[in-house]
Formats: sequence, C-alpha cells, structure tokens
Amino acid sequence: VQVRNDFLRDQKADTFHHLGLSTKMKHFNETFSDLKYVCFSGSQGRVYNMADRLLNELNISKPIGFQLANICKNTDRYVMYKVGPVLCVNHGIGISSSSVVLNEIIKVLYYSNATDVSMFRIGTSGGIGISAGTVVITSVAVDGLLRPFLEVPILGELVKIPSSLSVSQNEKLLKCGDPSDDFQIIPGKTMCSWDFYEGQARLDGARCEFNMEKKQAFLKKAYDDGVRNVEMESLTFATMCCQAGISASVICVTLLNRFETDQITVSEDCLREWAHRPMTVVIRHIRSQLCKRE
Ligand code: R2B
Ligand code: URA
Repeated sequence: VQVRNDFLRDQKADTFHHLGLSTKMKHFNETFSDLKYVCFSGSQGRVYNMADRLLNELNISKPIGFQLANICKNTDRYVMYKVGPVLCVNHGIGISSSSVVLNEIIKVLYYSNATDVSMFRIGTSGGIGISAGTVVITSVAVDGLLRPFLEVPILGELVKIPSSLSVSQNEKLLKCGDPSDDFQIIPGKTMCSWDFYEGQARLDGARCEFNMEKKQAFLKKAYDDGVRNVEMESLTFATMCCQAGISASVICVTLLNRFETDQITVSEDCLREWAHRPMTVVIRHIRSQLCKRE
C-alpha cells in the first residue's frame, strides 16, 4: 500500500483522529499487517452484518462465546471489525465522509506494511433503466458532469484526480453469480454525486429548480453514456485506491429505477434482503480468493 506523501516518511507517530486509533497503540502492527481485504459500507449496521456473515461463511475459527469487537470504540464516527484477513468499516454518506475514512485506513495499512490489499465498497444506489434489486459492478466512476475524475479545490485551485477501478477484480466479481440467485449482476458506469437530491436529478428535495422533462432528459443522457446507477462515494474509492496501488471495486444494489420514481418505497424487509445481495457477491469472491491462497 503506497502513500503519495513524503512528509509521512519522517513521521514518528500518527494519530487517526476519526478512527480513534494511533500508531502508538499496543499491537497496532499485528492488528493490521495481515489484512488482505477491506470491505466498506455506508452504515454501521450493514458493516456489522457483513462482519457477522464473514465470520460464519468463511469458517473462521472462533472461541466459544466469541463476539465481534468494534476496533474504533474510542470514537462514534466509524465502526470497524476484523474477521481473519478482512476488515469491515463504514464510510458514512458522501465524498467527504468516505474521503476522511479512506485517508486514515490507507495510512493504517501503509504503516502496518500490509501487502496485496483489495478494497470493496458494498453499497446501495439508484438504478437508471434497470430493475430495482439488480447488483451493479462499477466499470468507471464518473462525476455529476459524467467525467471520470474527481475535481476538488486544493490550495485555491481545482485539481483533477484520476480515477480507476480494478478491471480484473471486477471480472471475477461479475462471475460470482449463482443460478439460484433471484437477481442479476451487471457491469455499468456509476455516477457519483455530491448530493442525494438535486445532484441526483430528484424532484423531491427541499429545493428543486428543474422540471420532470429536464430530469428525464439528464437521466437519459447518463443512460446513453453507459451509466447504470447513481450513488455518492464511488469516485472517492476510484481515486484514492488507484493512487494507493490498491485494487478497488464498487458493488451496489439498486433500490429503485430512477426513470420511474425518486422515492424509495420498497418495504423494509425487501430493503434488508437487497442490502445482502452485494455482500453475497463479495463474500463469494473473497472465499474463492482465500481458497486459491491456501
Ligand atoms: C448510497 O446511499 C446513500 C444515500 O442514501 C449514499 O451513501 C450512497 O452512496
Ligand atoms: N443511494 C443513492 O445515493 N441514491 C439512490 O437513489 C438510492 C440510494
């Protein structure tokens, strides 16, 4: 894992403020050095569910009465669980929140000399022109102008940061479907917006300065450009992981078809079941990779 920052080489110790961790903590290196996979999800609950499933589905040996422990217990910003070689962390909502946690996790992996690390964002999204419940594997993350990079103001200037996701890892994930699945796994571009409402062409925010016609025309333009879903963090993953030399993939279930509606009205049971779909795909992938490593 690489960092693009020469200042870190002379740093004696580092504090990861939002994770409530520091390189000075006991067992810091041992905790993270054997990590091979980091799975991110937005919410704390989904991260716990993913860790719990990994614990059971990877056949990790655990003492009787073992309970998953949150490694970030000194803060309530993020939660983190370790299951064998897999770390599960939540990233909150949006580019800002996910950028903070990715900066700190990449530094943690760098200081602990972790090698061959893959990262996955396991999330939810709005689908464009595909049935709700479909799992989309992001081929290219694009911004709200459909450009494949992240443009951010740094030192008073707009800097373009290139984005890229792992082609070979995506190909393997796309093959993780099972004939018994009642959902499809498809590749597609993902639009990463700064906002859930106007930024995603929604008519139901507290502010909306366009009409249905303009909304549909923009979604059609995105669809024609290859975009199949919209969410709020894929560009952070595609830029930060690419620059750190980490294979990254973004795997999201779609909760609605944005050509038809803006509101997410499926039942809670259905949402819960759909949230497991991208987890299922990633668990199958990690399981097959771990078998190959053995
Ligand atoms: C998908 O869902 C969240 C917004 O509801 C956001 O984190 C995202 O990318
Ligand atoms: N997450 C998003 O960012 N957009 C949606 O429409 C649904 C989930």
